[in-house]
Amino acid sequence: MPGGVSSPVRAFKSVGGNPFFVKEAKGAWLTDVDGNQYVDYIMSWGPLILGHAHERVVAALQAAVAKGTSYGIPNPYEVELAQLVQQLMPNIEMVRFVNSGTEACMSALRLARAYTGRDKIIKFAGNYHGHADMLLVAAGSGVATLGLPNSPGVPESAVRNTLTANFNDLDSVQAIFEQHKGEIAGIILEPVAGNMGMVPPNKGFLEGLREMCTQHGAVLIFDEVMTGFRVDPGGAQTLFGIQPDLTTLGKVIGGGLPVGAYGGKREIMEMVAPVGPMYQAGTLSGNPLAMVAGIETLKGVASPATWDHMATVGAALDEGVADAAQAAGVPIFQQRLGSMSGLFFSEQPVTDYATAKQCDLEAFNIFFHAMLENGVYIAPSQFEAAFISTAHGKKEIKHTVAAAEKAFAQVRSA
Ligand code: KE4
Repeated sequence: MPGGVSSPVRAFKSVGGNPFFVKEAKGAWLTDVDGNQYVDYIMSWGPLILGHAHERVVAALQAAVAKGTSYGIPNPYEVELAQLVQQLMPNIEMVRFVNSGTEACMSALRLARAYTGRDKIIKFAGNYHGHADMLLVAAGSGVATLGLPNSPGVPESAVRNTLTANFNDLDSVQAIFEQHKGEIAGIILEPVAGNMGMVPPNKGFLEGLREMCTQHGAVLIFDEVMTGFRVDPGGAQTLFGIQPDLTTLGKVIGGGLPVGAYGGKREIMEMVAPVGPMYQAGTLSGNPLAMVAGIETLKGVASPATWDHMATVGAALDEGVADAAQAAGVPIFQQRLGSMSGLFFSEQPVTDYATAKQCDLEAFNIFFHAMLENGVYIAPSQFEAAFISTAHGKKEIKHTVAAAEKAFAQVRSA
């Protein structure tokens, strides 16, 4: 297994050292194969908003697995999950389930191209939408420059039509539309960036993108694989009141099982086979186990008590961490939206990829390892977000703040 991992970010490359191997998990806690325990703020990179092995999710899976693990046939579970998605994100008139966020984003971009008959797409430096070839493009040196691959194995032809703009910079998007009039099929973005650390949209940014897409007949795609049901029960589109044409989903809608989805305006979605000519398919799409895990998880998302809990726990956690940093004299920049948060080792606000990259990565790495030594697992990269769940409570906050006091002291004395 390359690097001993099934996904690169797990290998601790940017923070150094080797990852632990997990034996089991319950609620907010992980236990590694040596018996060490950690409070988990990654929660499998977002999906486990109800915590690990939630009793309702486990019970639903146990009941479903006895009736078969995969059908490859339409089943009521798919319909129920689709209805729950639509209940929480009414802007999604039709939805197609796939098996990962990558598949969801790849398919949504193919659909934007099919619907408009245009080839070019716009993404933002620092946004990540999975590993499909067309999205593995180097952050544009000049905003309107044609895409260049940022990974071996991606042919220049695959990214030539991918243009890169700057997050929270409407002028950089306008420049591309002016340079490529009538050629832009769509814009894809994380409406709250989570892959450069957490960076919310500036006031007016999402509105500006909505107007530009409407004006130029381009498809606006919100990649809510991470923000969906995390920043708000209805995702960023509900929190900020902006209606994208298409939305991509993943993570939370599978409750820890492999799921992705794309959906949105009926007029666009009816381009998708077998109704329309745009082809997209998947053997395990809509499989009963992923569907029931998603159903139980979204039922938890739909409960107002969940969001009261996130507000209470989130505020107490952030206050404790801020006090610990201040006591140690370590400058940090923290932000929170619902159950998702960001912590930067930066004296200035972080508003885009350029300012995110100016963070003190050395301080972050010391902090990461000190937290791990004190039983707290945060993402092994400054450019990730943190997640709480309904299983995080007073005990976890107390444990985390105590660890943070020690960790900030180590950063200070380094
Ligand atoms: P997956 O193909 O990994 O299910 O989803 C890709 C994806 C799409 N869009 C957004 C906004 C995402 O954050 C992701 C995946 N997120 C990363 C962590 N930032 C997953 C962790 C990993 O790559 O191992």
